[in-house]
Amino acid sequence: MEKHDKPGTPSASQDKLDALDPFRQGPGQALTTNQGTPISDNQNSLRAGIRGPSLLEDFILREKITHFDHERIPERVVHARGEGAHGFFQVYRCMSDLTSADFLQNPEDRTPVFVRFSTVAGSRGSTDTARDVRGFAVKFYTRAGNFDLVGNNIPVFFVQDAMKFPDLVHAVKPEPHNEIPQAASAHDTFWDFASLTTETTHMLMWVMSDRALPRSHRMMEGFGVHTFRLVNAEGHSRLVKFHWKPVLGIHGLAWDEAQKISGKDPDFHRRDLWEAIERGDYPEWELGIQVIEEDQADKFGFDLLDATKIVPEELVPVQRIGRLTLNRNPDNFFAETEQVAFHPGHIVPGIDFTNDPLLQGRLFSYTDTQLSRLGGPNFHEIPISRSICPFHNHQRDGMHRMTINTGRVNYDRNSLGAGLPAELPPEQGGFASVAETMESPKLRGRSPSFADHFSQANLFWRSQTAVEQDHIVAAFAFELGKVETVAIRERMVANLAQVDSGLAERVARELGLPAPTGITVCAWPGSPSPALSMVGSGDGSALTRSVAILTADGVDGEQVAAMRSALNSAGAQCKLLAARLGDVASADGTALAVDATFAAMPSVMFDAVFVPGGHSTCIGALRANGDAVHYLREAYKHCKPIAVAADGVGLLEEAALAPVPHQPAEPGVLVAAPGDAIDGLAHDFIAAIGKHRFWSRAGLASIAA
Ligand code: HDE
Repeated sequence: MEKHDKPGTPSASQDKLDALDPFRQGPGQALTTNQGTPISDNQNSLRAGIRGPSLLEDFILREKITHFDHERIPERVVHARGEGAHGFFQVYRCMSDLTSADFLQNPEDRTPVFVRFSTVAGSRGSTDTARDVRGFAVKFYTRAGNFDLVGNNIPVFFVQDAMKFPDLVHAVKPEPHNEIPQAASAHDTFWDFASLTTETTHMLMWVMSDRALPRSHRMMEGFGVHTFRLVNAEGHSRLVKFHWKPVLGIHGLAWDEAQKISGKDPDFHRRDLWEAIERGDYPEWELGIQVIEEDQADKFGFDLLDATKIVPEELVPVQRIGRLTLNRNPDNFFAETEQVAFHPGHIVPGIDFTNDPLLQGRLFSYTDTQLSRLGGPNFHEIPISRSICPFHNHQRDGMHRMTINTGRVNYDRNSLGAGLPAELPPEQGGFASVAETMESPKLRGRSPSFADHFSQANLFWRSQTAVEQDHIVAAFAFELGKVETVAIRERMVANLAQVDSGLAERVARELGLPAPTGITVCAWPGSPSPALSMVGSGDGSALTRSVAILTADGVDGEQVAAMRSALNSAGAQCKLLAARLGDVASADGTALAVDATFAAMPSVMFDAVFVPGGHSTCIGALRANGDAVHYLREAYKHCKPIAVAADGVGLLEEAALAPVPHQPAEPGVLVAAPGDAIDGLAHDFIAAIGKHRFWSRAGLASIAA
């Protein structure tokens, strides 16, 4: 069985991992230079006299320092911060009716993949939980070449034409005069651009929602964004939208949590993915497709080539056609995650592009950017990006060429090399573009079918639950509140009035502006789309959820053990917390190892909190500890499940959250009386964790935490 495989799961495709093997290197035995010369002293440079100057002759020092000086490469101009993982993809059924793509034919095949998740605006060293779009880039190493599905966790984009991309990115990145702020859109230049570029409005709604604050990269959707094509062996082409549906459901953080996590653990998402894979909790997504016959493309009232539009799932259902599983962490961050080169133009026979003007620009950009990031045209030879199928052509030379091409023939057509390598006709699997008819004048311009910038923003807004709408209002108020130029705030509020007058009024009120008047809402003509809301997503299980157990000396060890065992059986993770590290002595004298302190891992880093009962000294110590009291108040404020056993209720009292006699119990706050079995509490607690949050508490803003 493979190191990272769960018992019972068949082993993952090894093809790519095996291909990486010749490049993997352990520490070795003798220390040498890069030329293999053994080194006898790696502590001291060569010098003239024990206190004299260093000598230029010191080839060991020179080599070591030179290599160090050049360790850094340019970070990605966008999506600089990210983390990657290996895995595999398996299709559920043969898709030959829709596509000839090799990896979508045989349900027995496991196609190796490498996936990289990223934030967009921040630098490589920025925080994971910034309000931002997340990149979701998947490289399929298929037998017919690499297919890269370079998507995001939001199904639309800010702009419609690649021409606008550098402006968008300049506006959102830190301002050029003072390089402030890092990894944040809450500043004047972004909102100046956004308010003047109304095609951003739909995407802004998503970015101001909790979609931009994933609880985990394992719990977010992915989207190909553009309309692509699926083409079958008969050459029949259909339009397609790609989706990734997370098996664990779609869950977000609250903005207050995201900001606090940024300070406590800026690597929150990276750590979460790494640890889940190390534990064997392999993240999984189903690949979904929305398929549209080309002759139906005009029936929607919006343009399928416009990347600021979705096709609502209620209009075209998402068919789930396969499963992606991530089951191995990289061995080396730089060699794999940093060097991997994705490109939406890496496609395979059976898949094709459309004329989406954003996609068309991307087809140029991704090779181009690797030239400066990875230092030349041979980046396809870097182990992590190499296809697992052989590749042959007459491209030669360039920086860092690894392949040693033999023979004298480096051109096509040739007779001296028997005409090889030779083209493969489409019937034999060679790539052929869909023969779309093109009869139009050369011009610069935007199709009138791209002109509606607001109605799908209205659809998104109307499809959110009340609490999700509250979060969107709060996000606009926060972001625009950081904007210093009042005219930009006003312009943005006026744009929102075209989305929904209530939204605009609420944001205006928060900003101290008058509600806009006389602006007509551009309403979506159809019904709301429940698929756009995150509330209620998931299968209701507690799988991979994290629970903090608050303890002090004198804690009831049996309750801790019983709850821990029940939570672990439900697939949740527990950490024992106390005021300081070391052990806590349970009431029966057993030592329980503390995993973290209240201060190091506050409630924002967990999904739920359990307070066991214990000796009066235990509850007294917790009641007297401000961090412990704050723990419960903060978990309550963020609408998380809280379970309390027996005397643990004392901490609830201290936090002013104890049940009030003759009043209905607080939703998601579960209390077991002394003498009650822990099993019943654990059962209810697990069900509560599966609900994720108790949003009905959200209105109780009087709780300050
Ligand atoms: Fe990208 N984008 N992008 N983008 N993008 C890059 O390529 C670009 C767009 C996306 O983990 C860059 O290798 C242009 C949409 C992801 O390595 C660069 C346009 C979507 C990643 C680039 C877009 C994406 C990138 C920077 C508008 C969702 C990270 C480094 C025409 C469908 C991939 C690099 C990774 C990265 C250009 C718009 C997703 C500069 C010009 C829309 C997930 O080439």
